[in-house]
Amino acid sequence: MLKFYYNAAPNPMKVALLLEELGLPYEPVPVDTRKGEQFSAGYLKVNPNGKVPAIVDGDVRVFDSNAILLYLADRERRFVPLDPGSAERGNLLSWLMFVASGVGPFSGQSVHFRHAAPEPKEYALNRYDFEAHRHWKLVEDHLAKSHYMLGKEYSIVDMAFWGWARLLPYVLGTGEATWAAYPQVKRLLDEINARPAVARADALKTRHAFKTENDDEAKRFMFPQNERLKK
Ligand SMILES: N[C@@H](CCC(=O)N[C@@H](CS)C(=O)NCC(=O)O)C(=O)O
Repeated sequence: MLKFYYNAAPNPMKVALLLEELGLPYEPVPVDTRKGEQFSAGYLKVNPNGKVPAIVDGDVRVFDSNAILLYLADRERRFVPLDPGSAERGNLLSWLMFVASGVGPFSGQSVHFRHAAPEPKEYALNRYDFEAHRHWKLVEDHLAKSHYMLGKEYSIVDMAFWGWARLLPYVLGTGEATWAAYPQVKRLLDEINARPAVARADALKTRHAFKTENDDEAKRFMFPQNERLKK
């Protein structure tokens, strides 16, 4: 059975949503990143990047959330335009990579510098906050003209969007006021949240007890770069 290595963070949750949308049988394997399980020798064989998510599907190993979305959607021929030379496929690749290389990393860094980094952080926070807003404004303007990220059809790009959009108030540090500035993002987020697959994906994390304390051990694993500052 397909093994899904995960925790409840945005990148694994995108994949959980697709697995549930597809109704595929899978075995969820928790990777407790606050306990450093992402760096165990066994897991590094699955994902040499030491991050979640990853899947093992028979002889096939895939790591990186957006690669997994594309792999599973192509394999199942669902939630994805398939014709390689088509405008629709071009659109899919563009928006999927835009989420993978822009929305995700800039949102993630915005979270880090806003909520975790030590002072002084004004320069870095300003840069990542600016870039997070710039990416989300692009999504907002796009969704004003397009019901889903790829037009009329719900696709893996919407699932990639959902993973981060649900955290937007935290990402931008603007709480509920966020939604007045991003009404189209909220519209699509609400629509996706109402899908039964979301409830099933969210229920997954209740099956495993992940470490919740953000103590020194967790910080050492999550922010290993800080060890260099101690020398
Ligand atoms: N580009 C990767 C990023 C994966 C990633 O950063 N995962 C986070 C959770 S959302 C993680 O594993 N963090 C633990 C760590 O950095 O040690 C993807 O999209 O899968």
